[in-house]
Amino acid sequence: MSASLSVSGKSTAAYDAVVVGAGFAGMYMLHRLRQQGLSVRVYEQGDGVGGTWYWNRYPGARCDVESVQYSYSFSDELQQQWDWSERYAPQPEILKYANHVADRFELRPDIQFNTRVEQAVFDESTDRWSVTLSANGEAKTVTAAYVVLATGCLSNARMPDIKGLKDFKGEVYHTGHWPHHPVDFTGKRVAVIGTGSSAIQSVPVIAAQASHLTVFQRTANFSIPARNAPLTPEEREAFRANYPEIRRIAREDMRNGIYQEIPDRGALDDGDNERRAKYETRWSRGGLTFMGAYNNLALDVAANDTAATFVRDKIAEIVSDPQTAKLLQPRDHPIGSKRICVDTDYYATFNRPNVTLVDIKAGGIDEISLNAVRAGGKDYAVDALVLATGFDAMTGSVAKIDIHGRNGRTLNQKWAEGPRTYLGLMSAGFPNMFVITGPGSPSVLSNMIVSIEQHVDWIADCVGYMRAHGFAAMEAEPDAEDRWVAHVNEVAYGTLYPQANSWYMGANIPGKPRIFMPYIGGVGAYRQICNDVAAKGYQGFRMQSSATPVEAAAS
Ligand code: N01
Repeated sequence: MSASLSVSGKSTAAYDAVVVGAGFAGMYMLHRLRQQGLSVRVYEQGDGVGGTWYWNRYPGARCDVESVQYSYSFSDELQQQWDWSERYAPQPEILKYANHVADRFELRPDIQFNTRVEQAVFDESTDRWSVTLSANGEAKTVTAAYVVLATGCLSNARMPDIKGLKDFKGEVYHTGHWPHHPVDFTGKRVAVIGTGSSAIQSVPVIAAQASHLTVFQRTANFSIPARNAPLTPEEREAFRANYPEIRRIAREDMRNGIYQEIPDRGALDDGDNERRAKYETRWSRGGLTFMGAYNNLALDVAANDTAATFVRDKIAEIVSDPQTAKLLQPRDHPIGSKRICVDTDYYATFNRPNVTLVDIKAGGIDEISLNAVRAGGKDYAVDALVLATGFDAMTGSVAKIDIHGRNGRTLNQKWAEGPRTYLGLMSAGFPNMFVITGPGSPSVLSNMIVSIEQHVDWIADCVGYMRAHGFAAMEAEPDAEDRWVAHVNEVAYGTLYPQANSWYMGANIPGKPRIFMPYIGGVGAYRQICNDVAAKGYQGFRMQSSATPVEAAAS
């Protein structure tokens, strides 16, 4: 569908839109834009679709939002016909679903795999982007009117900077970049470094295989049991029969895009026994909705502390060794202010004789030698290292692309003090470039598929509007962006979230500016804001009919 242009004497493919990434966001973006008659090319670094679910293949990886909700809603046939096997589908099943979607909607012909987008440069004389790709060691440039960054929030795996890591002679794995072949830890001494969601899911599975597992913990995390189980035909049917209403409620009425009961009271409105009974009910049911027991757990320290104490007590009940239990009890952040984890037997795993927890809070890891991890002056001999050390979240994958907007200014220059966007969708000075679930939008604080579908629909409608009205370029106005950044901050600082050193704040990356990146106002309120902006002719965005440069966006 692409035309061919001649740039600098070379033949250059020209598309209406280039989409970066073939995860859940990129796939749906391709589908929507293609439906509108645009020529679209998706570039994907991996050799398959699925994004996060393509890369994160570590043992025990599964979704922490129930699969009947962590799934596309744009096609009723799809949601009626796909069978989820379990409450929380394992990674291979989610990847199978992504592949099914790619086949069902015939997306593959417009996706180029094994291709990295290296650079994108906006040409003010044509209002088009020049996009440089690398594939098989060769560089190539294409052009597009629109670029959509569907690069994912948690796709840039972060290798820790630990002395000696490069010299380690055993196997080294990162949970976010797991090999495609099966990894067998049978009979091996394994170290897991990190105790976030990825570690909490993989530790019980690795412990069942390894001869010995040593877990190095810098910060303890709160985790709620998943209570994963096969889905019964009746449970599936209940969702299928009510999908339209369930999806509507998740999109419009919920803060996090997950259909659940809305709490009508605060934690301190109930007496001790009643409160404990409510937490017990949520704990027995399992999953992220534990935090929905009361409506003020994210807002009020005293209320939050009742939930944190409940979970700390549970850890003490589950873990036999009091000293280990104490180390596993988080005490340095309010519950929920870091992404709460969802596990299967995580705490109980520390009762196994072949599992050791090593507290590295005070001094970190001293160094890694040829065959051991040294911490607190003691060597722990290991055959394999599992780095569950997280991601350069939300901005890391975007920052890896050399993006030049108006006047040659790069996005990395503009975001040096932290990401700045209007609605999380566009950044002033970078016309016709959209970000899906970018900083400044609910993204990682929500059911990602709900947020992805909302962004894709908004962007597709916006592109349709531009084409219908003959607009060649659109960009965020600097003052609208400033107001949005201030609003995102104001809402975040009205909650307990900024109290934690979390990746939401960029705190896991040395030198990264501390800014609360996602928008915490809730997916329902956010959707309304985006819809209102569109209804007012894309208020706060500047539309331009021709390729005449406008004055530089100065924010
Ligand atoms: O990463 P993390 P993750 N030495 O950043 C430690 C999503 N997710 O991959 O907290 C020693 O949370 C670090 O310690 P500290 C989910 O949104 C979803 O686990 O910085 N330790 C921390 O313990 C999640 O929040 C699912 O003190 C080091 C850990 O590594 C997000 O992805 C599953 C270290 C990193 O934890 C990220 O989770 C998995 C060092 N040098 C993930 N550097 C589901 O849907 C880092 N750490 C289920």
